[in-house]
Amino acid sequence: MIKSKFIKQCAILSVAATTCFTGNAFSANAAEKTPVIFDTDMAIDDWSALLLLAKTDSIDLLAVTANGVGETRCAPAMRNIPALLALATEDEVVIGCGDAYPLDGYFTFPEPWRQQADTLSGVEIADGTLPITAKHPVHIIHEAIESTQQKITLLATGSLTNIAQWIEHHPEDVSKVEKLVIMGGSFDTHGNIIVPGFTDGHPNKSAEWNIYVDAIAAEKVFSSQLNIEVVGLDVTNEVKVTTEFAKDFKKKAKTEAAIFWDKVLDDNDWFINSGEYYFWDVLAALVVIDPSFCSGEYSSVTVSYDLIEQPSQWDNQNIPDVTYTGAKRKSYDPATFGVLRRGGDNKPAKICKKTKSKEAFSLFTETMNKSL
Ligand code: AGV
Ligand code: CA
Repeated sequence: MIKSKFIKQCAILSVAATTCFTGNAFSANAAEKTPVIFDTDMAIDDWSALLLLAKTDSIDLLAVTANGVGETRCAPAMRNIPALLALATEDEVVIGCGDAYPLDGYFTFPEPWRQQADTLSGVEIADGTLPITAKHPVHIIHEAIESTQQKITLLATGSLTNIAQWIEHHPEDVSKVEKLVIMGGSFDTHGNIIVPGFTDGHPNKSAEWNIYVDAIAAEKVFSSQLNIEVVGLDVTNEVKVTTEFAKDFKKKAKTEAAIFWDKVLDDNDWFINSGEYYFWDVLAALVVIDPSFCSGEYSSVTVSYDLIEQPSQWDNQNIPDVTYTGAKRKSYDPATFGVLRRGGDNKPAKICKKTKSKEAFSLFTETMNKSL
C-alpha cells in the first residue's frame, strides 16, 4: 500500500519527465502539483492545516508523519490522521509515527493540551480507512524522496525531531528537497511558552513551543544545508483566531471537513476568547501552498541551549533517561532552551515577517468548503 503510493508517484512523474523533455504540454498538470510531506504533532491547528493541504488541488500530499513528542501521542495520532483525511481526500497518503521523546532534554507540552490534542478536542468523527505503516518517518521521508525526480517540499508544524533524525540518517537526501517550511520560533517578538493557567512562572520569555520541546533537533535542522522558511510567531501573530472569524466560518461551513472544523471552534470558544489561539500551522501550510503568504528576509539562525547541573522543575521526569541513540539524556536551562537568534554561520533561512492575513483566512475558508 505504502509503496504503491510512491510507485504511483514515480509512474506519473516518469511520464511527466519524459514529456517534459519532449516538450509535451499535456504533462504539465502532473508536474505542476507540489509534492508535500507533512510532519505534524497533531495539535488543534495541525488538524486544520492537514485538512487544508488535503483539500488543495495544487498539493500532492505524499505522506503525513507524526511524532509523539509534541502534543498528540502516537497512538491517537495514528487514529486521528486517517479519520481527518477521510473528510478531505480520496487519495492514498502514507501515514506513520516517530519517537515519543525529544532527541535530548526533558521538556514536554502541558498535559491538558496533550489530552485535548489526543481526543480531537472531544469532537467525534468516524475512523478512516487509510492504513498506518510501522515504518519510522525517517524511512517514510527517505523513500518518498527516492521515489521521485521532483523535489519534495517538507512542512513541519511540531517539534523537529523527525526531520533531524532523517537528516542524520540520510544526509544525501538534503539536496533533493525543495525546501522545508517550519512553523516555529520567534525573533522580534516575545515567545509563547508562558501561558496563564498552564505554565505560570516559566522562565523562558523568548522561545516558541515547537522549537523549545526539542531544541537539539532544531539545532541540527538549522545547521543543515536545507532551504528553510521559518513561519514563526513574528508572522503568525498576524493571524489570531477571533470570534468574528469563527462566526463567519460557521455561516459558510458546508463540507464534512468544514463542519468538523466548526465543531472544533465551538469547543474552543474559551481558547479563542483567551486571545492565545492563532492560525500558526495553517499559515505555514498556506506558505507551502502559496509562497506569497511569506514576505521576509534571509538570515542565519542559531538555536540556544545551555546545559545545567541540576534538573529544573520544568523537566518531565517521565521521559526516559536514555536518548534514542543510547546516550544519557541531559538537562537544559529552561530559560534559554530553544530561543532563536539571527546570526552565526548556518545557511541563511527565510524568516517570514509579514503575511496577508485577510487572504489567509479567506483562502482557508474557501478551500475547506470545496467539495471532494
Ligand atoms: O507554538 C505554536 C504551535 C503550533 O504548531 N503549538 C500549537 C500549534 O500546533 C504549540 C502551542 C503554543 N501555544 C499553545 C500551543 C496553546 N496555548 N495551546 C496549545 N498549543
Ligand atoms: Ca503543531
